[in-house]
Amino acid sequence: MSESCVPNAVDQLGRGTALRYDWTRDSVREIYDRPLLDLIFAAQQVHREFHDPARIQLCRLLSIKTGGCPEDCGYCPQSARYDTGVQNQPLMAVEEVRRAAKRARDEGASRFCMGAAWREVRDGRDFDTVLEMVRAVASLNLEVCCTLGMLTDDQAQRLAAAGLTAYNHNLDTSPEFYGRIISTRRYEDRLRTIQAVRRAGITVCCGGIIGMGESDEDRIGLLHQLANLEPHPESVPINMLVRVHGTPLADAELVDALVLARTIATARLLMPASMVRLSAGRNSLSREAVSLCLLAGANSIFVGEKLLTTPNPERDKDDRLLRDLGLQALEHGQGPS
Ligand code: SAM
Ligand code: DTB
Ligand code: SF4
Repeated sequence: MSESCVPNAVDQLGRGTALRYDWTRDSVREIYDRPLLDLIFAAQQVHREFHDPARIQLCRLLSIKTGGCPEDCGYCPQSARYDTGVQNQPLMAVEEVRRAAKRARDEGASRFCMGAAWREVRDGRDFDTVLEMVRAVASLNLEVCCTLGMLTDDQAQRLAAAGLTAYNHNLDTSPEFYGRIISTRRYEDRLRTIQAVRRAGITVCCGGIIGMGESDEDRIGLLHQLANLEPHPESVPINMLVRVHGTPLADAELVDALVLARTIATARLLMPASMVRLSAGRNSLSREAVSLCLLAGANSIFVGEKLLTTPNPERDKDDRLLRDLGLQALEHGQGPS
């Protein structure tokens, strides 16, 4: 039996698998490299110890400030450095955001995530408006998540006071590969923001992207970083690169969906209690591939026709898939946030 599923004393909730934060890179590699069906079977067993296998969380994204970002993230259609056809939009009005969040809730989402194409949060009118948006969405009985770039401790505390549930800030890839994708901020800057979020008592949403030309070893490196954050990020988005014309990664080689499933299963075994979100990239996956990712331990998806700026599967199609799989939407307060 492998390290990750050695039975421990069973805790009060009947969970035999203990959370660990001392993974070595070799032990992560040992898990990642297992025969895929063994890996998925082990991941599904751990998944069932910690989560209701009949439910997945539906989340909805909204780009509250779009395009014109000064950063050079090689995957991103919102960087001002690339000609991608994304229309720049200033910060939305609070009421418009509140209406979108209410619609998302009425359509079954229990988490609403607002994204801004900023390098970092700046104090001032725009940040005050975002705080109002957070208050408005929180009052709709939704989990509220924001992704606004780098944050200071003080800004994180103000977001917490406004009722923010989670802050998304991804490590994106391994420390070694990171410099090939982004030059305008460092891996350590990202870790600093994640620490500020933690210190403010906001839950952490932190994951990465696969399909940027990275190797298995880079995916292992990313998972190793995430799994040694203590506590683990409560939410781990695994994105499949959406290749956007005009970005440096527009022609990146497609990654096989089995690699995505392998990455998800490894994340599930390393971070058993976290929500693992099959995030961007579902538009290029078959329903069988999505099903395999759910079997591998993903328990959340983004729904709605758009992610931030790129398309996502039609809602009807997702509803049909969930029905065919016998899955129901997790309601607010039912799962770990
Ligand atoms: N500007 C903020 C930041 O970078 O932290 C927040 C928004 S940014 C769009 C949020 C995350 O979306 C990125 O960290 C990246 O992981 C993901 N993302 C962006 N473009 C993507 C793409 N084309 N395919 C997959 N994921 C992408
Ligand atoms: C995350 O990890 N994935 C979401 C969310 N966090 C903000 C964003 C995906 C963006 C995909 C590209 C786009 O639509 O612009
Ligand atoms: Fe800007 Fe975020 Fe896109 Fe990077 S990922 S270019 S920081 S919007």
